[in-house]
Amino acid sequence: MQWLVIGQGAIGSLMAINLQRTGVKVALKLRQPQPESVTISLDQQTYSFATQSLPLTEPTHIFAAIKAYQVTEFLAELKQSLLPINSTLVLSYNGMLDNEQEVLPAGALHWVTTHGAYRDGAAVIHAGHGESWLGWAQVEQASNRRPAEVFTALNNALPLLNWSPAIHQRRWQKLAMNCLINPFTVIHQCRNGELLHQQVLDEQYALAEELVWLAHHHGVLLQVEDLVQQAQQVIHQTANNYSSMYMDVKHGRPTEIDYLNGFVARQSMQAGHPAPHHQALWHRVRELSLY
Ligand code: KPL
Repeated sequence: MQWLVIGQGAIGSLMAINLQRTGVKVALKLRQPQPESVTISLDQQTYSFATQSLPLTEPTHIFAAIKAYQVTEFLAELKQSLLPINSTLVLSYNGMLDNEQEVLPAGALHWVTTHGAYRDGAAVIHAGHGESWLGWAQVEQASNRRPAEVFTALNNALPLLNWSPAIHQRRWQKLAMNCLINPFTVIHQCRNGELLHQQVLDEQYALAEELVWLAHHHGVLLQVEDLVQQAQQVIHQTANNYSSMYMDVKHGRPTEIDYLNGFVARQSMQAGHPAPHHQALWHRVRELSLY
């Protein structure tokens, strides 16, 4: 089975290279215009990929590592191009959309990761090793039925991968990691690890408390202490990494803040339980970015 990787950011590039290294056939879908091939390097080695556009003619495993603000448009494009039968869609993005359960297609999988990587021109730097989780995107579909081929390929490419019958829970935890780490790397203009020397712990507790309330409101049970500990652990594991939000601001791209702290602030406000700490970070990062 061939793979198509969508999104040539750090995580998409890292996965494309690692899948190719395991011997599977990998093509990349680029934004227009499409050259015939693309090279990306990792650890001083260069990897070459054929490019592919939609619609697809053969069954394909799609790994889409995209930005939250690209998800709706991408899913609409995919729907229009009708995937060949037996194709699989694996989605990976930071943050959450307000109307997720409406836009996510049946049969899509979520891949959630704490690996840290960033792009430096044509190179990808795998700056922090974490772990990942895979599970069915639609809550009602959540089950132990594991898509064996996809799971094995992704685990061989970028271990350690865990199967998660409750990926929803993992996504809330990852949302918390991104809300407790990424905005501070923008405010302090630093790598993840440098946050250990900034006074962010009290603020992280306040953010975690607000997020735990909202998660509970959505039927997901999280603990404040666990989230703060996990954020500290991710900061250690990815100490050398530049967060995705730091890189977005640095390169003048839109950030995912509306889908991270912005999501928490909006949803909490709608639920009648304001989240002032998320609200403040949302506005602060918006002020600091061009968008
Ligand atoms: O997901 C990340 C990101 O940068 O968006 C972490 C895990 C925080 C790694 O930097």
